[in-house]
Amino acid sequence: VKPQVEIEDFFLGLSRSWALLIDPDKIEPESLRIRLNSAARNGAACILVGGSHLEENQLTQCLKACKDQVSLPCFLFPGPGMPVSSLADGLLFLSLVSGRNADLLIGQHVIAAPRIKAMSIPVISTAYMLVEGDSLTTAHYMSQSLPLPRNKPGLAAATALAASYLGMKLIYLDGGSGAQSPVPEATVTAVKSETGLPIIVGGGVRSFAQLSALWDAGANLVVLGTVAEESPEFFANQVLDRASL
Ligand code: 1GP
Repeated sequence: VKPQVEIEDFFLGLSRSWALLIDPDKIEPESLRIRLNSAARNGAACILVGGSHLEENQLTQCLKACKDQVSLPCFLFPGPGMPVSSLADGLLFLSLVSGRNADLLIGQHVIAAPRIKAMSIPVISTAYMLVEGDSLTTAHYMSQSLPLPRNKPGLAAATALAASYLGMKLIYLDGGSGAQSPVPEATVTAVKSETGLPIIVGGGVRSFAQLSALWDAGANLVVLGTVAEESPEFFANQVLDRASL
């Protein structure tokens, strides 16, 4: 059993890092191989596995494929129903604090917690905050909750502060997968200065310039999903090599 503190230390130690998000629904072997190898070559800190799929066996298959190819830690970024797998190195125990949907604040957690414990999966308590984008994303729709207003960084900061007072250890600011544009930098900076907690930012990041701007704003870890699915060569073109940052 891995001690709980390790996963918290991992995220606390991240700075100007990035993660590849793999959706278990999109694991065509050749594309997955290219994305994973590119991530490993270009200094990804970890792999996040998550999406809207509900079947645990598909999740396990995906984690196995990831672990067969790269030695990076693979964390679950659980979707609806919170499916879990014992192959995961840890799990972002997300509570959707930007919304008021009780099921996503605490409901699904009660059902998943005993399974997570039985599988000895390390968890990190994570404040999951959806931020309004230009259009409705799957994450926004599936959560049936209002996102944080895009132009109100103070509201995002207050939400994150409340989450930190509740004991959460990590903030995930998400514009939703496939968003037209990333979470505003002002929101990241406001959340960072109010809480000092490590911040993950994802959704709509499509260029190295956007990624770098989010790092400058205070993001510890930026997540890339769609851009890697659509153009695995993104990594080569954008020169993500940590040595050159
Ligand atoms: C969404 O943060 C992730 O939860 C990644 O989003 O697919 O837009 O990169 P993209």
